[in-house]
Amino acid sequence: MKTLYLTRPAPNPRKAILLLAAKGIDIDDIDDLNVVDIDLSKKEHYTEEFNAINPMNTVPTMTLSDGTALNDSQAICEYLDRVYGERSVMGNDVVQRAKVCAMRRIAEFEVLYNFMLAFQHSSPSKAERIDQVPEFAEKSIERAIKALPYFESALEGHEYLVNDQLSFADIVLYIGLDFGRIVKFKPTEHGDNLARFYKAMDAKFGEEGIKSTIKKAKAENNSDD
Ligand SMILES: N[C@@H](CCC(=O)N[C@@H](CS)C(=O)NCC(=O)O)C(=O)O
Repeated sequence: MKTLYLTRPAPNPRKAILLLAAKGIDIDDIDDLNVVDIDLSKKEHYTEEFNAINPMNTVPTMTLSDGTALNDSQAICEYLDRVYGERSVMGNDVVQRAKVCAMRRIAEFEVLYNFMLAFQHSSPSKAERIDQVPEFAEKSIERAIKALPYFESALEGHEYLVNDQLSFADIVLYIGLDFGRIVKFKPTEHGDNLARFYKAMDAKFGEEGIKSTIKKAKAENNSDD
């Protein structure tokens, strides 16, 4: 049995949930995968048991049946993408894969990561873990916003970032924009294309739409058989 430890609303674990949803898979419905919810506010990621699996004390974390521990969201998503479902959301050929990788990294390091830094340096809930520099929060939000014109132009005339096909790059950009709301960023006020993208992704992967997205993707996969 494999085990995936996650905190559902947190951005890095959310990558795994949405990646599987895009492939028509409900994370709670995988026969050989046990999902364990970790409550960060109760410091469940600092228990002795969790620390032994991931000394970095972060989620998501995954253990495989041979005891291998994966303690990074990208590694876990690569694993899940290859092991479950048909179409890869990381890209189906070498060029598409490289393009998805480039877009995903920019979305992650320029958008999501900067909003995470802004949150970590401003939220009282992170004061114990982070040596907070409050001024850094505003600078991090500014840096995330500075990257947005790049995505605004990539989305001109396109529904998705790469090859007009939903990919992991879209998922990470959406999670980044959505997480920004926690530091009062408004995802629909930074360009028409980004606003359209955010609304469409939110309808698919927000709390209300995700179940029907899974159903639809599952039906599409079955009709390809
Ligand atoms: N590089 C790691 C970072 C994971 C990470 O920072 N996760 C956050 C939740 S999104 C976490 O576990 N935070 C623990 C804490 O804030 O105490 C990954 O992508 O998996």
